[in-house]
Amino acid sequence: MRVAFVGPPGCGKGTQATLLRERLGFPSFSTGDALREEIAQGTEVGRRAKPYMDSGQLVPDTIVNDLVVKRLSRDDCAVDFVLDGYPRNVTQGRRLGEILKDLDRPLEAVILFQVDDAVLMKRMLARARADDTEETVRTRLRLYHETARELIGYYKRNRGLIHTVKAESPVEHVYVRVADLLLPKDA
Ligand code: B4P
Repeated sequence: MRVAFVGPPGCGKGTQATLLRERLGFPSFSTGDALREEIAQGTEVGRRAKPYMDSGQLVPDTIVNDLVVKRLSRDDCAVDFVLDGYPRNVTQGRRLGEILKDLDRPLEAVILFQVDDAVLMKRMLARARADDTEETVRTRLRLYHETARELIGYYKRNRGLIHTVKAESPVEHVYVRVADLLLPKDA
């Protein structure tokens, strides 16, 4: 199944995408990981993305969209994929629709992970990634709440593909719910 994971920073999108890849073989693509990789390799894309990530802002859409086109065009994404952390706003959502239309690989589900802000804050500060300072985490949560409502509305209105998963319970409980939504019912 071709699916996008949407949800606040630290909600566990990456954790669940990794489990789906390891256990069910779904190719997954994390825009956050791809950007961190570009920074680590010192590319032009990484150089442009770094100040945004360091301050908790979204990286400009054009940069992220280009990474997604490259990844989704690969043959292993023809049947199944998990997009982890993309789209993050309606502009990206619309662009994703165009990319997948051109590839004739329409999106089949959007999973929205819901977690309370206080829990997210705790998780991210415990994760201690370079962009997980208290200040950037606050900025990312604020930006998420500003942009997510519109994105969620977009998928509810235009696509009817969205499923909500409460993601405060332990990782394995969340996984059971996600896998249940994504696997064919006769599997
Ligand atoms: P991301 O790399 O996407 O990171 P994230 O949203 O913070 O984390 P995620 O939801 O994947 O949480 P995780 O599984 O790690 O983004 C980083 C930055 O990249 C953004 O701020 C932005 O600048 C840029 N970016 C990325 N995509 C972009 C886009 N499309 N457009 C523009 N900019 C973009 O889980 C978090 C922690 O919780 C982990 O420690 C995990 O072990 C723990 N955890 C997970 N599930 C749990 C559970 N059920 N119970 C307890 N703990 C759990």
